[in-house]
Amino acid sequence: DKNNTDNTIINDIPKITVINNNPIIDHIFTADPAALVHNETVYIYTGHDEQVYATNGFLMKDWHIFSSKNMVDWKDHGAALSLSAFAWAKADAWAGQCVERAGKFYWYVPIAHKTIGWFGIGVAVSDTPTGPFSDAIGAALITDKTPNSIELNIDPTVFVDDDGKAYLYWGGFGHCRMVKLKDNMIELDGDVADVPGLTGFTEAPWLHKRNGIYYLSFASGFPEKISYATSSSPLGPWTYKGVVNDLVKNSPTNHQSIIEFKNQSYFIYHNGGLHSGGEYRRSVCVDSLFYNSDGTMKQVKQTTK
Ligand code: FUB
Repeated sequence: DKNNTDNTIINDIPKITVINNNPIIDHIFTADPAALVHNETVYIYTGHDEQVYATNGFLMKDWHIFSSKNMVDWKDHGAALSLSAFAWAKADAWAGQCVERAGKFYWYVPIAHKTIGWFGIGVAVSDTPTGPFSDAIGAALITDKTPNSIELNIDPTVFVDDDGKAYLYWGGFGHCRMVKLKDNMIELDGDVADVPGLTGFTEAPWLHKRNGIYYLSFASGFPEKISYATSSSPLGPWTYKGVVNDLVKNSPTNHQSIIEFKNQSYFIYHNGGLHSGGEYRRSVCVDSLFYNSDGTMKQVKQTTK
């Protein structure tokens, strides 16, 4: 299958393919990658696993940014955002995403909230993709609570469509929700809605668009695979399409972002594959992603060093 072969030329467009380079970051433990393409550069906004002991749960206090112009050489921009930027933060710098809108960069992050007792989603803003970032609101944008699901407000993904309308999806522990955002990116535009149709949804939604098709990928089951659904609208309804990434090495969580850069699609995720890595000591990986002619995604071939 020509489209599934690395280092080929497809439609006469030379492709950068990424093989045998994972994990791409090996000097710290990184997780929950959210990629942004801006000015011929790929930025990856990651969580930072600092847990020393395998059984103690997540220890995450800041987020890092890495950038590359060729998907092979990665520059570490350091801990560009930390819990201390949010006066309302208690703990848990979990999975976020940064998007650009009208020259500003909005970084949506879930954090255990100091006073409400469960997770909130906050927004940090900057004039550049690498910061400095500061709390855009001074409070959490999302603080919703539903019974039995105290950690629901995690894993935000934001998508700005070609017409400028913006959508926030988020969720964990089996429950995905969404809301439209106002043009200022820091206020909700309408009511929060449940998102049905995501078979096996656990957490980690990611919304992207290609050739007029909207894709909502998400972690499913536990240990997690990455499944996805498609729609002709960013509001759904969503039709389940299957698994795009199988279980990952040495980590029950599996958290993706999907981008296109220089005419090649990439699947960016984490595993626990680094030496002394594991459930709470994860590492970001990149592999090429290929689509079938009907718009469905081929399952990712995970590569290692
Ligand atoms: O990194 C903490 C949590 O683990 C994330 O919010 C989930 O998506 C899972 O990767």
